[in-house]
Amino acid sequence: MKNILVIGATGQIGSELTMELRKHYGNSNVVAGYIQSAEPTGELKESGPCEVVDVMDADRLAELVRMYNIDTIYNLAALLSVVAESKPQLAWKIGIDGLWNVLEVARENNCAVFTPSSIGSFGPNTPKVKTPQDTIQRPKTIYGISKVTTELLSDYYHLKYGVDTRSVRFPGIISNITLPGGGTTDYAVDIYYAAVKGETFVCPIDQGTRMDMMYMPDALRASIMLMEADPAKLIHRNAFNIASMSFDPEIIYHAILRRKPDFKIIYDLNPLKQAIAESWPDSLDDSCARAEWGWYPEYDLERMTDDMLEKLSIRLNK
Ligand code: AKB
Repeated sequence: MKNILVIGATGQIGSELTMELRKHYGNSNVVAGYIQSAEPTGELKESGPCEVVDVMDADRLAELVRMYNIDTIYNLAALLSVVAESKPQLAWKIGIDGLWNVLEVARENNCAVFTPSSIGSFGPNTPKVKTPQDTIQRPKTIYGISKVTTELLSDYYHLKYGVDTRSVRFPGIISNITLPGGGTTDYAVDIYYAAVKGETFVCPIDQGTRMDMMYMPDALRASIMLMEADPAKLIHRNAFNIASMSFDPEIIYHAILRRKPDFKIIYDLNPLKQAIAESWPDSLDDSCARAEWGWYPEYDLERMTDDMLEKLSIRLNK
């Protein structure tokens, strides 16, 4: 039986991952760790243990790991790419000083650790199309720099101390439940809200700028599948390319337009977001994840669009 601590359990991925983990492993075996200013509410709060924990507080982390006999840590504490550019030192502190704390407590208490990386770990001189698993990683953003460091430090703890660290490089994550905040790929969520509300969508990313994206249910499946994978089959660890769809604003717009013929898009580019997006790959090659732990996506753009529009219409009462 696993005992899991999710750090950042009220964030974009954390809130949904915590609920999914509770379904898999039992409510009482998954502790939702949150920072004081982001208290859980509703089902997340009611369905299982919740504890205040800041990734910067090593003592509290160790206390919780011992109190709940934790054997697996999902470390989701991070600032997203755009917000990190306005607070680079904080982004590093949370991403890397925080990661040291997590890795140390994992080493001392024999925990497995999942700390996600991102398509943001690649940079402008990375091969752009079908980006290979092992390739050039020279990102220009503090987000990317901290993600590459996360990958290296996690591998280091595995090689030097035998800590069971594993990770994926998440594409932009699209969900009908949790809103992202401060990312470059946020437009791909916002566009569905505009469509369902009957508004014209003002797109901050230019036509022709492709990025990899993934529907939240696939992102959750990937996180759990990787941590369940047979370690003997893992050649790579930190971090696996995973992929399910790649599109630019026009492609997603037309997918929505086929279902909502009055929907309109206009472009008003955000220079920072655009520059970051242009420095990221168009699409990732996820063949290592497929070969080493059986990864496959269940949602493509069409299936995701049907589901997003249906679920959001119900939730927004439109
Ligand atoms: C962001 O846009 O910052 C994130 C990511 C792709 O890592 N969604």
